[in-house]
Amino acid sequence: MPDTIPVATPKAKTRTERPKLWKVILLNDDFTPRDFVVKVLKAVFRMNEAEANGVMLTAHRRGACVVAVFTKEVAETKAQQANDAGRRAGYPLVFTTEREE
Ligand code: TYC
Repeated sequence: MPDTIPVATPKAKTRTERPKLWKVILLNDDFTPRDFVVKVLKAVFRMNEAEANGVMLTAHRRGACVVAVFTKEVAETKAQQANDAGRRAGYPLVFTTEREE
């Protein structure tokens, strides 16, 4: 016979942290052709034509546009892929990442 009797232990309070998210932001420039920006948005961010066109036009008109929100690593990888595509084609296209508040 065990001389200790199991009793219910109080549950530790678990706090579910919200995962921190990073925005990928597209910056306007005067040189990258509009259709190239749309092509990159479709390829890297899996947007359809209408979505990609809307994001491109917002960046064109306002100077910048949030493309999408991801975990840090995914945001940085996608921004890098998109920037590489611009550089390979000889354009100054820039995508940045920024921590979401
Ligand atoms: N401003 C560019 C042009 O007139 C097009 C463009 C749009 C470039 C959005 C970058 O993020 C951008 N050719």
